[in-house]
Amino acid sequence: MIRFLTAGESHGKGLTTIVEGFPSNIPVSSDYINKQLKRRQSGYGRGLRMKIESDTIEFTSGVRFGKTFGSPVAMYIENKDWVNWEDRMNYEKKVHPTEKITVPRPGHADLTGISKYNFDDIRNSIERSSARETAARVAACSIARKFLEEFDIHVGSFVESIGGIYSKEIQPEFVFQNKFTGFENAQAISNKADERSVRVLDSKHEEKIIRKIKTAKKKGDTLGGTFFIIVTGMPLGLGSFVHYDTKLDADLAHAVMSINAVKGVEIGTGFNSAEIFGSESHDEIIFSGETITRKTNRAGGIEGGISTGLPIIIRAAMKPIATLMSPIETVDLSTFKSIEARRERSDFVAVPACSVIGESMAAWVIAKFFLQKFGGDSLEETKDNYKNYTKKLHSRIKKNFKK
Ligand code: EPS
Repeated sequence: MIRFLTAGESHGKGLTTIVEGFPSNIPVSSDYINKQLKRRQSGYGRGLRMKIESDTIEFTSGVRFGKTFGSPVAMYIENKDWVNWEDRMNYEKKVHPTEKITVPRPGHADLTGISKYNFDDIRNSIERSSARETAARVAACSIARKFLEEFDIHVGSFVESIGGIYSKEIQPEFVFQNKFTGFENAQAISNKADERSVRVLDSKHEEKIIRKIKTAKKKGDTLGGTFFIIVTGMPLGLGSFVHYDTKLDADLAHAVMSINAVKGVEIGTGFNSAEIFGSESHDEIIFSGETITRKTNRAGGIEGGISTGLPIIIRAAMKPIATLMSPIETVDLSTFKSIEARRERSDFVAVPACSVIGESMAAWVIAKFFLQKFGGDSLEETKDNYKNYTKKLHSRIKKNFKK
């Protein structure tokens, strides 16, 4: 069973993560993880904080000469901004009189946080609820991503829309009909998206979105959007229908929904499948080559909570960032009078970053289910288990159903 924890505040000294349960001998490097962290920091529409930080990890446990031990892997990411916050975020005591934040931003964790934890300063809510924590997640999940690559399983993503601007070129058929023409795997799709500043797949679309973001910035407003996460190279048989908590789709939805500001997750055609006939919704089964497969992939690679072997397709919606430079109405908790919400340094759009975090969380879940089924103590043992299963899969079906 793999698990990870993260620790750290947005303006504390840094972020820590501990990753546990992976087999030994997985090749890992800080370069590989830092590349993922850089992708998370990118995207047109991010705020000034990303100009301060250049997120990189330092291993402090679990790795020797570039390979995992099988023991907990610990990583640390420094917050470069800490030097500007040492007083306000001092771990021991108040160094100077510090401004108390009393004006909650609608849509943020400000009000729910202070109410639940009995804080007298909204800063205490802001710090841990900040999406800064997702840097530690991306670091942790990079171990999962690297592990999956050993089995030719790749996780990628692209942004579908920002502020309601969709592409004319890239229609949903691209994913649901499995028309990944020109792309070798999900990684190649991601590489293409990484070439564009908002992680979309065509340049006209990018231009339109940038125009919309510029309008939002001018108005002091923010935007959300939608993105696809795709996993290719999937084996058939991850997950199960036996219990609510063994279903692969349920766990993926949970993981993606757990990302800050994500408000919707679909697997396959999701909400659209509620509007069409069954005959238009399901994927016809065919015999092709030596295997049984599907004509289309509207199910998003999962049937009955079990992976079908086709690519996993997840679509998610991120709401606009809650901090507005032209703020909406709220209540000052020190006066109980109506007031404009507090302005904080923030991003205008973080959908491209969110798509990278989505990839990371999906990689984590797939690795978790993969290890539940094939896990050994070393990478080599896990590879043997995997080979043994996949080699015999179709011959078993043939044998079992032979008349
Ligand atoms: C973020 C760091 C934060 C924000 C953003 C994401 O830095 P700061 O609050 O110092 O500007 O840029 O966080 C939010 C949008 C949020 O609501 O918390 C990061 O590292 O991703």
